[in-house]
Amino acid sequence: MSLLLIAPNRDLKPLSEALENIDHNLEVDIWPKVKNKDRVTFAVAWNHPKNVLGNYPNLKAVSSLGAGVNHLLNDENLPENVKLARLITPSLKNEMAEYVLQAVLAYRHHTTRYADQKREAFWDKHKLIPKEDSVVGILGFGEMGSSVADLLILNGYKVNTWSRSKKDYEGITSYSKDELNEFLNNTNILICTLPLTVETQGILDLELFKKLKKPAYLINAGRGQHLIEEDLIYAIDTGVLAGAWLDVFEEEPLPSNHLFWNRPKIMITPHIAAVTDSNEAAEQIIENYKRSLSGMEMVNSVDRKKGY
Ligand code: NDP
Ligand code: OXD
Repeated sequence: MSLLLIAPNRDLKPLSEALENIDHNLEVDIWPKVKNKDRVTFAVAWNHPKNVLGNYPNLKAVSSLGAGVNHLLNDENLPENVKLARLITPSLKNEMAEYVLQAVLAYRHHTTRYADQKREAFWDKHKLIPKEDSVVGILGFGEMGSSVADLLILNGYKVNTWSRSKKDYEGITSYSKDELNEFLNNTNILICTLPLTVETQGILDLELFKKLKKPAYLINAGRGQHLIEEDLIYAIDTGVLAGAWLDVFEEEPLPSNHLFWNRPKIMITPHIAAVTDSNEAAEQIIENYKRSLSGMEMVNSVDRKKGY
């Protein structure tokens, strides 16, 4: 039996070493070097080529190398009977929370604007955006969204959340799926930590931005396909949004000629909001590898019907 790691353009050596440190008897293959396809029962995948996972006749389960699973669910070559899981680790949650907090602070304190001014040797002061105009609204209140909420609450922010089901959670105002308009009307800083599904694709559009309380700002750390890119540019140009902070894009890496690069009101980071730590990941992968072999339910398993 062997465990296959597939993540083109990613250095998988630290993960394979971390796996072997936990279990010396483990057979680990790093795609595309696979010793025996028939021995592969478990795979760990990130941005894998779509014609690959159907080639392992004894594959029982696949784990995403991150929290998101849209790349697995989109793969039509992945057999229906293969079980899916994802990684949720403490550092992934902490990093996401800190990433969003810094974006909120940078927006309120005009940090990127001052960085631009420094390059121009230009002295100009801007008024801090007050906390009462900085009500935060988190789209998606799962592992990532709840971690973001905890840190923002700790920092004194008023936090609204939107999720399929209403939540009973201290410190937040929770809105359910059919209360989206009310949620938006009460939110200034919109944070997207939704999974990418048929229902959530393209959710960040002009109509949605118009419903936000002014001043309004967008932080997207979900997936690039949540956002209608031309709507963002129009919303910023017409003052519907004061700006945006983006970690994820329809095409990654973001092409060098993309319009977003030259927009001072759009901050760009290269999909680094929360990055899987190999040692933490290894523990969870081995746990799920064992569970999948014995037919037990995996931890952080994915509901294919819900799509996350
Ligand atoms: P979870 O599955 O834990 O949470 C998803 C949340 O979204 C839940 O609250 C769910 O509602 C809600 N939701 C799903 N569909 C809908 C819908 N149609 N309408 C309203 N609410 C909906 O996911 P995570 O928090 O772990 O991760 C979310 C996403 O964050 C990932 O899929 C990934 O795309 C992204 N991510 C990005 C990273 C980065 O570095 N940029 C790093 C890690 C994750 P309910 O609770 O009712 O089920
Ligand atoms: C993830 C990501 O889903 O890094 O974990 O985007």
